[in-house]
Amino acid sequence: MVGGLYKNMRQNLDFWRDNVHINDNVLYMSQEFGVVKVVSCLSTCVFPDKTTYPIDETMMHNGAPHESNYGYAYAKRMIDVHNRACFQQYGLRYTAVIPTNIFGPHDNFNIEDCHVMPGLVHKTYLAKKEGKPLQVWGSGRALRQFIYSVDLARLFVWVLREYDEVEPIIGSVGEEDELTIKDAVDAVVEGFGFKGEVIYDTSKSDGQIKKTASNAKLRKYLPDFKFTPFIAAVKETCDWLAANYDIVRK
Ligand code: GFB
Repeated sequence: MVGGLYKNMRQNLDFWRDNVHINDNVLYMSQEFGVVKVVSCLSTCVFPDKTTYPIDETMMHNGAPHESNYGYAYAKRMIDVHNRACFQQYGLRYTAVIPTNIFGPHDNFNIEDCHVMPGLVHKTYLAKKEGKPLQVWGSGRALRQFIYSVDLARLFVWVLREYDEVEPIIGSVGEEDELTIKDAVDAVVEGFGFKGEVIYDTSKSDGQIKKTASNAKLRKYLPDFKFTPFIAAVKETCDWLAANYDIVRK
């Protein structure tokens, strides 16, 4: 069960319970039926709120996560506990990828529940169509590393085939590619050629102000991996939403 900042803030209990049940169901049944490898998906929100930067894979259990999404974060941490115990007791090499903030075609574009990129893409599409201002939630100052879903899918296939560790691996662009939410807004505005007013609603939370993650481990394995340039990936996402509006999840 996944969602953006605001859905997490409303439903910490559901995020905790549903995900703990999903974790145990999938991982225990995989073990029972002799599945050789499982690659689970975590998130950089599993890391401690109060931490040094950049965050790396060794720091997951070092302190409490950000209060906005503690239900989801603790549930996702338990996948790492499950994987380690499964290896210790049965020698199974189940592992996890820890992506930063994901976006791309086929996302959930439900404005109230979704992550920031699908939210901005959907809201900008509607603002342009209806000739209204674009409402951005929060100050726009929070920092995020964005990963295009197509790039992340390629990393997952590599992890499934080649990565042999039980320890998780962060799937992210480099620290130098961290952006503000305002940068992301500007890219979406450009993607649609939106000319209207952009309003930042500072009565809404910014969430965790940053969670800068290191991709040094990924780079050690895949020094030549090429991420899709952010602007191009945002444009593809905007074009996909516009071309498929009738069938998108919203
Ligand atoms: O993707 P997002 O919802 O989640 O991004 P997080 C939230 C950031 O984007 C905040 C700003 O700084 C918001 O103020 N923002 C601006 C918006 N406009 C919008 C909008 O229309 N919708 C949304 N959703 N945000 C999540 C965790 O944190 O990260 C999840 O809560 C998950 O558990 C995910 O791990 C990757 O990056 O803050």
